[in-house]
Amino acid sequence: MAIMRTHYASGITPGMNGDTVTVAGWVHEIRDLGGICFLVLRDREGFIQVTMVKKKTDPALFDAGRRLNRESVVLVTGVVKEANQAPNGYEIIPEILNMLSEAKSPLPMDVTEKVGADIDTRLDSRFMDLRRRKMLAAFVIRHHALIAVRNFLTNEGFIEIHTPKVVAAATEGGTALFPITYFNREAFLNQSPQLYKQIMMAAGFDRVCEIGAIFRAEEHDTLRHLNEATSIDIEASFADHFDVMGILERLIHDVYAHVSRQCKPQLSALGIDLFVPELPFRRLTYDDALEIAHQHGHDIEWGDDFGTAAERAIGSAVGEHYFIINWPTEIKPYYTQAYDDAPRYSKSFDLMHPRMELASGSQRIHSHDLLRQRIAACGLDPGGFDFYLKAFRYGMPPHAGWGLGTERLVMTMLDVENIRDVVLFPRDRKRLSP
Ligand code: AMO
Repeated sequence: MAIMRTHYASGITPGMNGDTVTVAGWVHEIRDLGGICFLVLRDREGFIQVTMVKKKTDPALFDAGRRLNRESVVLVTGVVKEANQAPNGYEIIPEILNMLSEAKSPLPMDVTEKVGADIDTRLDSRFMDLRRRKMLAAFVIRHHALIAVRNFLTNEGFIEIHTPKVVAAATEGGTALFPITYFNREAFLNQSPQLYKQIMMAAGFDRVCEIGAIFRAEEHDTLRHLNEATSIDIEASFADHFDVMGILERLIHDVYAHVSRQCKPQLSALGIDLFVPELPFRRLTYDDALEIAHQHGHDIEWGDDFGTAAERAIGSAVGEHYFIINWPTEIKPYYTQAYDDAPRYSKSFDLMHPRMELASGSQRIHSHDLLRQRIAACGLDPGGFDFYLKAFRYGMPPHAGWGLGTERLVMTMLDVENIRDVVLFPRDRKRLSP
């Protein structure tokens, strides 16, 4: 039995009137009007109307067609017929109908967007949830956004690398690690490629990037945290924090521009009119941002992080992407460089969308002795960092970099409320399967 299609829904045009084609997909809808039965077939690229007129169709085929369960997988060979009232202006008059896989009934959820389902029901049957056009559209956009990231960074001279995800040390103080057993030793899932991307500066690669999984054993149960996320990281030598902020804002601009050009059908399926943010992004100092938070009644002390509510208040005051720069040194990780003339402040930044933080980065300490001292001052054991510190002893250039959350980038671009909707199989505090 043939199982190969000749055309996707989008590959057929009314001009192919009279041609024989084979199409394949899921039974989206069956409308049985007695003398005529319409089967709406759904494939990745669209919908196809298969029209069976009782008087003109082989009785066995007509009978099999009208009995199909929704979401069953079928292959239909038939003749294209121009039909103004059908989707895309054509219908298929079937000659052969093969049911390749029957869907059980009732379905665990509705795919046609007519009946909504809560997030747990959807995640429990994620394969089916992902059949919804809006979900597909969001993941096609995620794909194109990452292509734009790779192209942009390649053109800027970055080399893509892959660093270990099973690691021996913590990188980001403050967030918890997932311990794992590595033969008879303790190891962890990496929180960030931070240490390795910096080591690559000592290796002389100059500009590296990585798109990979990061694991954070954070307890939060929010709409913008995952326990496994995908981070876009860069590190660049002979560069300071302002240089890498420039790269970051141009990358954001480029990703939006690429998606708005390449993903018109997906954006329209999601009802989004994408606005490409203008450059340069505003740069607020931490002290400026604190002032805005105070004006909006948020009682935050100097040296504290802003928190969700204050972040929102500052975000709506600014109204577009912006940077918060010059954070207090004490709340940034040990590898962050402080200003020589004002050591309370660090050469660091966060990139903000009005809704939330998208990225953070800094110029790094490249002096071995100072870095060792900072690790100890942060209450960590420098002994655990020997493999990292070693790279700073034999010629480490000055360098800077950032990490950008893929899911946060996509969810803010598409105005998605829950971060779980831009990751296929989210890992959160409660969910380990599917
Ligand atoms: P940071 O910890 O700020 O910095 O992480 C960088 C970006 O990664 C995303 N992110 C997350 N997204 C979803 N769920 C999470 N639990 C989560 N944690 C982080 C965010 C965040 O802005 N090593 C530094 C980066 C650097 O300085 O190069 C780091 O990891 O979008």
